[in-house]
Amino acid sequence: MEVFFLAMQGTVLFGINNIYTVRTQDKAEHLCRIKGKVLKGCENVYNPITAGDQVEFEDGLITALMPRRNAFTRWNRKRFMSQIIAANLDILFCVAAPSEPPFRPRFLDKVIANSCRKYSEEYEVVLVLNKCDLGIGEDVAERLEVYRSMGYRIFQVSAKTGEGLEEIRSYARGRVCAFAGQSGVGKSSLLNALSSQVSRRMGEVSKKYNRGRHVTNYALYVPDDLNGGGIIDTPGIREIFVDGIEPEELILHFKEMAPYFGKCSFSTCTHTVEKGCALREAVEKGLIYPDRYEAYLRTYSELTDQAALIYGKEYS
Ligand SMILES: Nc1nc2c(ncn2[C@@H]2O[C@H](COP(=O)(O)OP(=O)(O)OP(=O)(O)O)[C@@H](O)[C@H]2O)c(=O)[nH]1
Ligand SMILES: [Mg+2]
Ligand SMILES: [Zn+2]
Repeated sequence: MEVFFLAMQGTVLFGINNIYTVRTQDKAEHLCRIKGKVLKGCENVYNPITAGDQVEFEDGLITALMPRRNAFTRWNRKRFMSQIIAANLDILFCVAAPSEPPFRPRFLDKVIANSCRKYSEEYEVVLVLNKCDLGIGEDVAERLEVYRSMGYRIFQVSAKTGEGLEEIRSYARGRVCAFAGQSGVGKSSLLNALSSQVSRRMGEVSKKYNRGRHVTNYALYVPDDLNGGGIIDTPGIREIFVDGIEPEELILHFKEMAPYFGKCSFSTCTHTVEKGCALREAVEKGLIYPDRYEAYLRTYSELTDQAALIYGKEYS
């Protein structure tokens, strides 16, 4: 007797040890592996599939990845590949702390730069300062003000005291939201405090697959069946490198610098050293926050290093 399996479509909730938990519309969960060695279209990525992805599967085997509307990714410098952290997002909550671990604006700059203009649909980046119970220093407050003036939404919260959580809850409701940031800033604590449904699921998965360890080492999507959307917890990132951006287009990924694109004397201006550079003039006039320009310069040089390594391309 022949047995036929029908291809089904579902959302990837998480993948651990190459086994993916895929949920279909009827809320049933299926354990699947990837069919063959490499999934089509995922040849040069570190991890082919992640939480939030839509896939097709048949008899426990994932046969296709549906096109992503967007994804939060980073460049994996060791492996020389893109690493897909969470897919198909409405909002990326970039979580930081005022201290423990120290506030690193450069990290936020790169997460923000990474988010823009790459996919058919952008996701919104929202900044979350957790651990506000520890107090906020002047330098942190000043930097947050810079982001606020650029139009980024900022939530100041504490998973410990519960301060500010209701604002996040109501902003996140009905949307697919990933929480990302350095290790130890309190992403998992925040998600535990935000929703009992998320907390329960995180506990179950952690107990089963992570031996109850504290540090998160996989992305986990918990859909919100009541309101739609859902929440994705992600592993802490120690270092982030921008991914999939051409160096000459980097300026477009810094919101407040983008208007200077094409305004310089040289059409090939890299905005790093050139005379007649409109961006550099704006920095000198104090129109651009100096440390943001510094972030541009550092990211530019990281990108040209990457490009040189990948394509043997030389940038001046
Ligand atoms: N004071 C204070 N401590 C917090 C707060 N939120 C989390 N913590 C503590 O910070 C530490 C790290 O919290 P986690 O939630 O595991 O951090 P994470 O960002 O998920 O870390 P990774 O999974 O490694 O990426 C824990 O000891 C928490 O108790 C907060 O709002 N205030
Ligand atoms: Mg965690
Ligand atoms: Zn320029």
